[in-house]
Amino acid sequence: MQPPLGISNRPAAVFHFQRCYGASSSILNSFAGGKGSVRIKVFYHDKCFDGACSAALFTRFYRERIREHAQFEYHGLVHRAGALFNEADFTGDENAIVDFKYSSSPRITWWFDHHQSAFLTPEDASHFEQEQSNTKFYDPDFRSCTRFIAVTAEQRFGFDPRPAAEMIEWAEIIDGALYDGPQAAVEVTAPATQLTMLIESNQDPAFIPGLISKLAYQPLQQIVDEPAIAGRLPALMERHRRSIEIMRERATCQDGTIFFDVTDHDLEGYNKFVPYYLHPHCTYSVGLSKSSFRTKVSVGSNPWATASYMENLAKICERYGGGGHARVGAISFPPDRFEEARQAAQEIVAELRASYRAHERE
Ligand SMILES: [Mn+2]
Repeated sequence: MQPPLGISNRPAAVFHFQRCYGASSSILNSFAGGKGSVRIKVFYHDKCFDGACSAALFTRFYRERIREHAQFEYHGLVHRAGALFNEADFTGDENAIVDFKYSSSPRITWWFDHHQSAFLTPEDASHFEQEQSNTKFYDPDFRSCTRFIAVTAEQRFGFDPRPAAEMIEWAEIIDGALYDGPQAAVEVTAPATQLTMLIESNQDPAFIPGLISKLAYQPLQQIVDEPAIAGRLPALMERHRRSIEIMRERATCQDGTIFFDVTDHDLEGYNKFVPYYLHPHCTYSVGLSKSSFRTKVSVGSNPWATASYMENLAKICERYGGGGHARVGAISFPPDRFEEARQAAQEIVAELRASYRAHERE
């Protein structure tokens, strides 16, 4: 039998910022009374499978353990140069951020993230550390934010994540790059990898919110088989195959580090494992790509590399105003500051190649 709001007494070993959770009944109190009129706005990491799954699982958890009758609205957030949040968008009765950076806005009532670069400023980090709400959670040791939400909601709020197990498992595989090899990551045959391709290359603002409403409730194969979704796949597969050929021409590997510049092509949302599929023995990859709103420097590492030493890529990206995880990060520059982006990419390539040479010699 679960307690009403599942306030568990289990040790909070996984939470780096442990607090007293005994006050969680205030959540129930603050939501007591009223039905149907509460609007929950969920801000999620846009164009990201884990971001969409996080929003979906948060929704299911909220409906089952916090408030059954609530209206959900979804708003994607992307890393860009300049302000990431627009305070005026936080219009829900509750506003949740999942799989994305922390906001100290008092209008944000829920937060779940697992990115190493979760705080824009030291002030944001200390704001979070002093946070007393018991509805904001951070743990960079989780591979996916979806699983982080599953575990936290189960331990803290008595949520049962098992009906969404397939989605949670795939969020782990995709965000944690747990494929068997680059071939498996690039072939795009499993429904979750097809959904990832759809999500990462999406330009239709209504598409991901529509998907989020299904993700935590239906088998992934059933979602992919819907005509409105299945119909989008052939053109995307063709684009994916073309992107592999462009990358094959552009990507060069030297001293364990791949570099490619595809800013003259529309490749926003390319499969980030293609560089390692083409150069399986390389450790790092640095790519330059362009879209309407940013020039992006992507800094990644080969999940199947056997190198004994790896640079922390989030730390490198943070030096240039970007961030991410230890094994994969990125920096976004405004579209008109392409030269700066190129300069940063070249410096990072040089740094990673030097590091690789230094550690290979040992
Ligand atoms: Mn994530």
